[in-house]
Amino acid sequence: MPSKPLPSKPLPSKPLPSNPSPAKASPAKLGIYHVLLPTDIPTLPLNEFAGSVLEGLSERPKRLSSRYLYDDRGSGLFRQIMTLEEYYPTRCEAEIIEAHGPAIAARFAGTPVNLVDLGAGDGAKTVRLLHQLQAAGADVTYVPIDISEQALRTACETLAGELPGLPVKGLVAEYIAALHWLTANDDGRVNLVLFLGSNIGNFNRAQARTFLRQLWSALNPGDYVLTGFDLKKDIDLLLAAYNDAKGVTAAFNMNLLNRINRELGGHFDLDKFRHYSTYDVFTGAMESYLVSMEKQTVAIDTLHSNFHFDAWEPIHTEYSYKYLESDIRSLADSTGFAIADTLHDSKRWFADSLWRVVKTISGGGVAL
Ligand code: AVI
Repeated sequence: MPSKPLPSKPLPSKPLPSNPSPAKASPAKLGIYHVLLPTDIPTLPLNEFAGSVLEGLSERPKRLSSRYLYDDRGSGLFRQIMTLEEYYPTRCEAEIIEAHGPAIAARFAGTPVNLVDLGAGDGAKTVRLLHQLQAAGADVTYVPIDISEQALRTACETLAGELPGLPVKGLVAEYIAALHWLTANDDGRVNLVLFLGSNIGNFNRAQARTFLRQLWSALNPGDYVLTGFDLKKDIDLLLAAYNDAKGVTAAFNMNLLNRINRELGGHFDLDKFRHYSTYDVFTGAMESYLVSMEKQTVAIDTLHSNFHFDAWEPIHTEYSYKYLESDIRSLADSTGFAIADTLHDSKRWFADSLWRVVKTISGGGVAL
């Protein structure tokens, strides 16, 4: 006789309090185990930044995630990088939008379109495209998405100043979640998603494919994505772009250690580290590091940890992948998009590639 299946989890005898006050909270008693609610736990676990630093500095080789480069000071330094003589991507992409934006906009003439902005760091290109779309007679709504409410408010206010009367529908959320929400609350508008500024380059090849496939799955057939790709080029130009003469890129990279000192009670002495960026021709990645110039031990108070560095030991901080035209084609193919157009600056150092979402009845499965 088959035995009676065990309940997967004992049922609580009375409903759990939805929001017990922390002082009175005690774990819900469920027989042989407790379900701890966040309010049951007296000390909060490490926040995301602290957890990531602890994990990264505990690895061999050590690494810190590039997503933490962008606190207020880091974002300011990145804005400075975008104006540097050596940092060509911003100028090249501005030239592309200036020259080819009207042709992109013409595709949307008379069409209700959401210009969905996944944050290029430089609003100037978005403003140009919005003007071009309006000039082409598109009925355009601006949809910026950002996880930071403060950053989103700034983007909305800047745009409202530049284009008074433009409908704006900002979304505070993770990119992919916000896109799913947008298409689920579909008002019949075509979405044109901007992922400019070579941000795709900060993903490794697998992460880039996963991200674009997630974009594809969140969007409707016939929606578009415009992505900025920095192209493979003369290695000296690449090296100069990430090792500028004024040292702004070095300060941007070093700011990660500053941030750890400020936010996590770190004791990094910045004079004992140096910025180093190099290019791996084989993977196509500019790689950035912070290198310990001497043997040292650094305490980080919030982590209750000491980290040992040998002389000349590196911490990896950032990848900036560069693309071949054939890489762009195979990325589109493998993520379910059809390339509508790929636009270049006059030196062909950078490309903005416009992709259309294709979904077949069979589901458009791709081999990732
Ligand atoms: C934001 N991202 C595309 C820049 C890049 O080129 O990888 C960040 C940057 N790092 C150093 N310089 C610029």
